[in-house]
This record gives sequence, C-alpha cells and structure tokens, in this order.
Amino acid sequence: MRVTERVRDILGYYDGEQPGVKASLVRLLMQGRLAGSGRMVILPVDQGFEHGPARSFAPNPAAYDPRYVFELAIEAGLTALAAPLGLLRAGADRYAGEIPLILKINNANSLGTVKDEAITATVRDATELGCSAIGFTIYPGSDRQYDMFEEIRAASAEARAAGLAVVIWAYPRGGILEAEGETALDVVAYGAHMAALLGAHIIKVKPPSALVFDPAARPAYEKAAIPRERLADRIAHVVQSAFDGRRIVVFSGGAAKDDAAVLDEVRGIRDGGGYGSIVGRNAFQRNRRDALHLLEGIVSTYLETT
Ligand code: FBP
Repeated sequence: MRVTERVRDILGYYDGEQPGVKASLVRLLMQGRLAGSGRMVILPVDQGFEHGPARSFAPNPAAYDPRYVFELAIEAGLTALAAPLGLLRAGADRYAGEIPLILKINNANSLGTVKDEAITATVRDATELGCSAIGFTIYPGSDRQYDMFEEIRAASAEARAAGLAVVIWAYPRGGILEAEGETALDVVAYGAHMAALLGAHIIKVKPPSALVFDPAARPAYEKAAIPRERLADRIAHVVQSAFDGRRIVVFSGGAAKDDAAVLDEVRGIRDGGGYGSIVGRNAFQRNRRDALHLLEGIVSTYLETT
C-alpha cells in the first residue's frame, strides 16, 4: 500500500517524530472509507464511563454489547474505535487488525464533583491490544489541570517509545469557566493549542461557539478581527491554533441530534479545514441501519472536497 500525497504531506508535519509513531498515523490515515484523504471519522465509546450505561446505551440497547460497536466501526469503514480498556479487551481479539484501536487511558464519571480523570490503563495495555494510539483527556481550567498535564507528559513519552500516536481530548472545564465558557471560541482554541504543546499528534475538541469568554482575550480577537460568525470560520481558527493546522484536529459530535444537524456541522468542520469528526452518541444511539446511513453521509461529506 502506498500512502497518498495528502497523507505524505500530513506526515511531514510530524518531522523528527519516531518512525513507529508515523507508522501508527499511517495506519489511521489509510484506513476505511476515508483512507488517503487526510480526513478521519472515529467512533468513541467511553460514554458508558462518562455518563453511565442507560444514558449511553438505552436508546439503542444493541450497543450495550461491545461487539456491536466494533462491528459498527468496521462496517461503516471508519478510521478507528476509541474506548476504555475493558471495552477494547472485549473485542480486540475477535476483531484483531480489522479496525485501528485507540485506548482511552484515563476516564471520569458523572458521579463525582472533582474535574479530574483517573488513569485506567497503561501503554503496555495498548500495545498488548494492538492499538495504534492512546487517548487522554485534559481539562484545561480545572483545579487538577497541572497534574493531568504531568500525567500525559509521562504517558506520552512511553507511548512514543512504543510507536503509538497520542490523541488528546482537550475539554476545558472547571476553574473560571462556566458552562458557556467550555465551548467558547477562545477557550476551545486555547485548549487545542495546549494539547499541541503537550505533544498530541491528534487533538480532539468540541465545535466552538461564537463567544469569546475570557475578557483578557477579547481585545486580541477584536483587534485581529478574527471571524467567528460561521462555524467554518471558528473551526479554521481552532485548526490554526494547533500549530497552523500542522496537527490533526478532529471535532466531537455531542448529544444526539437529527441527521440534518449532524451533517450541517460536518460541512462546517470540513469547510473550516478540520480533519474530521469523532462521533459517538450520534452513531451508537441510532439503530444499526440509521447509524450506518448517517455515518455514510458523514464520510461522503468529507470526501466531497478531496
Ligand atoms: P460524543 O460524540 O458522544 O459527544 O462523544 C465524544 C466524546 O468526546 C466522548 O469521547 C466523551 O465521552 C464525550 O464526548 C464527553 O461528552 P461531555 O463532555 O458532553 O460529557
């Protein structure tokens, strides 16, 4: 298999990186329906941990079975499946090599009040499962943020030595941020930039709103007249904040919404130069047929410009 010119260009953004890590990035970028396009669609299934089983799987009970989400990702021709240890262990053997895996090595639940996550898996677990990457959430703004930064520094050094890519979920929360601040444009861009500085190969953020939350940042936005009316403009700003687009930035899907709303958002991500989507609830909370239909729509939307 030869990598496409677009994928070769993207690999060039990671000059000096371990060949093993680049091979893992190639595995992700040359997988499924989007292979070679430079775009990605990842299925994340850690919501059972984050939100609880009923909130996650009751809308489509088939998804309680880990084998279901493996098959959904494979059948839809997605880039990868991202999940905590237990879920990946429940399918990594049966589906070995069929879909790249991203082991989410830290997790939180919705029962506690501290904005923090526990380390729930190791790089060794990831290599044993045949993963292409580890995934790690940081909460910029939280009182525990500096510990999280130190944790990912250590895990990322280990992952790189093992030839694994590092995916950082940059989810600002806690600290001075109220709910609306978590998805504000300046805050999301700041989170993406910090993830790049922490050494992420792939960065995952939420699609930003038009709000500039931090009063200290407002003059910079106004002076530079950074456009923020259209989603595509906001996506472009976040991507620019991740080393001028020289890091892969993907955007999360959020709570379940109708197909038209999901596809509209995907068009905004695509037009703003985002590298793709990481869509969980909007995929596994639909029945299999509807999920495959929507995922095909998402993939085709990304392929329209490539
Ligand atoms: P969704 O597409 O379901 O939003 O999944 C993306 C994701 O990042 C999951 O990995 C994670 O569990 C979830 O969002 C967290 O969502 P929230 O911040 O709303 O709790």
